[in-house]
Amino acid sequence: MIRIDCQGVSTDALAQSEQIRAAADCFTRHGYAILDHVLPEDAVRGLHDEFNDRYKDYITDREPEDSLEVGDKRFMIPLHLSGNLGAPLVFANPYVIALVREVLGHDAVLEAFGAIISLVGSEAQHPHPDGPPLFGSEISALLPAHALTFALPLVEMNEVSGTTALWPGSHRWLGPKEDVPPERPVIPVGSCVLWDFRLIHSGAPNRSDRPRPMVYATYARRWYQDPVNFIKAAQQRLVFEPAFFEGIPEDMRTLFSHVRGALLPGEPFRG
Ligand SMILES: O=C(O)CCC(=O)C(=O)O
Repeated sequence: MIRIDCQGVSTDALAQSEQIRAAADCFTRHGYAILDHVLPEDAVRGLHDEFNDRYKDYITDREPEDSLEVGDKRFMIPLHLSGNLGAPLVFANPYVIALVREVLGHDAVLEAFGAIISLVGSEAQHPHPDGPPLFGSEISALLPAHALTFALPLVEMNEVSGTTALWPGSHRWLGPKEDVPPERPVIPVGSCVLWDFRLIHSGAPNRSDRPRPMVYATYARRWYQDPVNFIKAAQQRLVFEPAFFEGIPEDMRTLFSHVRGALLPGEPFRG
């Protein structure tokens, strides 16, 4: 599989960098991009500790009100945009945002932010895209991406802990193809993977002796809202306190342009 190493790549003028161009090309053609070294390993280990501490009540085989079971022993949970888990380096990582803006346009938004946890003994997830085709599959397959998923594993994703199996090119398929085997990329700590919302993928079984959490974010064109993964009233796409918004770097504020109208002075945002 194609991988792009971001180690030592200056964050100035990233859009013009060879790495982001190659990542955008891979994403457009194959429907995924793997970016290595987007965060220091130690920082991700710190995020893992923070996750285990702040979200311990979610590391259990039951579906809390604000979460969604997305497979056997696999849950999607909201993450509050605070602490290091909610820092710009995570939800607006410079390498990731450079790629997001290349493929979704400069006004792309952060549509949802949370974690997917696959518990010990979780089974393979059913292969699926993250959203339905936009206007019927024939047209959808020809279009540029309208949304994508960013996954930052907090423990290495590999054959034992399970990875996200990907079917490269499936964002352009006109229907299911039963006999095509997936790719199963190893994603080390500090690396991330992004896939087109149309790409067929599936969380692999966790055969390790510890849960395998990943931070995820949905980035989308400003007009798009994920229509399938938020089906319960208590689920929230974005959760943050008023002070959070004031701390966002100026050039990242457009990530929240779709919710700005709903912000009430001094009130937390839950939406
Ligand atoms: O657990 C994983 O590796 C992926 C989960 C996923 O892609 C999903 O729930 O849509």
